[in-house]
Amino acid sequence: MPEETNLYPDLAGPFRSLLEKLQGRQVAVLGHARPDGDCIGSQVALCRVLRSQGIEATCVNPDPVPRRLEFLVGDTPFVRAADFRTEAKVAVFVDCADHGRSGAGLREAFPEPVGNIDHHVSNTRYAQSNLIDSQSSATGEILAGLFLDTGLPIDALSAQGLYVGIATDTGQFCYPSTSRRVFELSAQLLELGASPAAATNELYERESFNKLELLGRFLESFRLECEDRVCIGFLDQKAFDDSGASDEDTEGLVDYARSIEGVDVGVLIEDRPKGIKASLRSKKPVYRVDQVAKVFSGGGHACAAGLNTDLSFDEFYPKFIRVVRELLAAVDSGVDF
Ligand SMILES: [Mn+2]
Repeated sequence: MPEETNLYPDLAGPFRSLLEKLQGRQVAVLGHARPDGDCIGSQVALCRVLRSQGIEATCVNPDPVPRRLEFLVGDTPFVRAADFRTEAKVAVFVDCADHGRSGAGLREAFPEPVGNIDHHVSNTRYAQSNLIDSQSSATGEILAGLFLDTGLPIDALSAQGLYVGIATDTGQFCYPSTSRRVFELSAQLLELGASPAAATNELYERESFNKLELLGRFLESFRLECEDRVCIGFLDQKAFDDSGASDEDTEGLVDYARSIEGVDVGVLIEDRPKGIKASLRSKKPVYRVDQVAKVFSGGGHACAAGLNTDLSFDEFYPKFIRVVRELLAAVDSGVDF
């Protein structure tokens, strides 16, 4: 028997109750649109653990699994939302801050999710059972902790998924959310079969040439705002067309905008026919970029947030700069934003 742990004393009980509710049901394990490593890794691990308990679980996504996360899937059942019959099924959402972020009609298909397991501070608690811990670095961290606390079996692929969720959402163990528990859990996941070297190779050493072309365009577009404390890069449809890059190739680009000395907030703004999308990253949690995103109906974490808007660029940009300026001024004067 594995040693008993008590990593999530407040959530282990509700998690046990959730498992009981799922017994004998067909379960859809849902993530969010444009899934990242924590989303896919958490879906894989939860789905496999549920199946190990005789629960018929399937991962359902509005978007395809990104190319560089395919290695996490293995024989885990993944289907696209459009191909999935939702009748008689119950839903558990992972890493999905609000019900609408699941995209492609999944909110309508599952108006009353049974479970919602997440670490976003902006989570809207839209399910019957909401297992939320915003102190955790990743949904993968919460799930790993809960599986260990409740003695559930974590196979090698699940361990790799949980590890990738933690590694990616902590920025390779760099962000302030990187706690002692993160390292302890990661060590346990290695013991169970996770491989950091294999994960790094899949995640970071298989970039497409097109992506680096897009990065070039992004770097060239940099503009400093708010007394050089904010760096903003822009990508329009032409940048995507010229480089041949895909939507998922924007991942990680915004980190370059944040990396400059003296810059507190880095931003990527995509101005495309389907609307404006902005990704925001701050160096310190006191710069609550999730609150900036919220002004435009977006959300996320204190240091990493995003938004989508139908505003035109000329309407959006001055308003956006004004809100970011207010955030900086609030932090400077020591008041909450
Ligand atoms: Mn996450």
